[in-house]
Amino acid sequence: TLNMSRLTIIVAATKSNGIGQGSKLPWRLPKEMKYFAQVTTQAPVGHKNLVLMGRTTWESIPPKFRPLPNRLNVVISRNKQYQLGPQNDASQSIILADSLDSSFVAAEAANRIFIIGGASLYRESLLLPTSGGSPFVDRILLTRIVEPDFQCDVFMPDFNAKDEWLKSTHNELQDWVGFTVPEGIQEENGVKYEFQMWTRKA
Ligand code: FOL
Repeated sequence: TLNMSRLTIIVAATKSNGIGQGSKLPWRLPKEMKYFAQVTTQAPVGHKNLVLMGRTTWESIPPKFRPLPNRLNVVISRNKQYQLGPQNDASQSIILADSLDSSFVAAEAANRIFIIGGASLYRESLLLPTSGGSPFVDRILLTRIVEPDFQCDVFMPDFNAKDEWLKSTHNELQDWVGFTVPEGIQEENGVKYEFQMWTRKA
């Protein structure tokens, strides 16, 4: 129960909730990626955050960047024989888990837990019961890609379809991540986006 309500989704998505195209990110946004790295890495001295990802997301990360350094990496695949493939030097900090549920055991030891994708893990984690003493997603760090509406073939769920989520203020976002975040619409490589935080109501 230590991990109750400690799951945070981090995602960049278009207005149509597009997150991927052809097994990769549809855009190249170095500053946005730096934000992802900073948010998911920042932890109190002597502690590490954990990044939880599905097998296809693991495969989409360039081998030289995986496992994501200075974070505990958990890759979820139903296939217990799955081979993690080429990776960098930090390869001691990966765990292969066969379900979202069994990954929560490893998660006990971590500081913050981030669900970094992809679509099926976002979907499954958003459906976790919010009562009963198990971890559930109570926060979404959404980078909303406002323009253009990139063509995508992978989508995250429309998390706020039932109006269960509340958009935080920019100050609340900065307080939670622990560093200064640019406010309002950002532009990089002709792409417009905004850093947002949403929390579950009540
Ligand atoms: N969330 C947000 N906000 N933006 C994203 O791009 C994003 N991407 C994923 C999940 N949530 C996201 C999944 N895809 C790397 C590559 C792909 C990826 C996630 C991470 C990656 O290489 N990360 C390095 C940064 C390297 C760099 O600085 O360019 C890392 O150390 O985190």
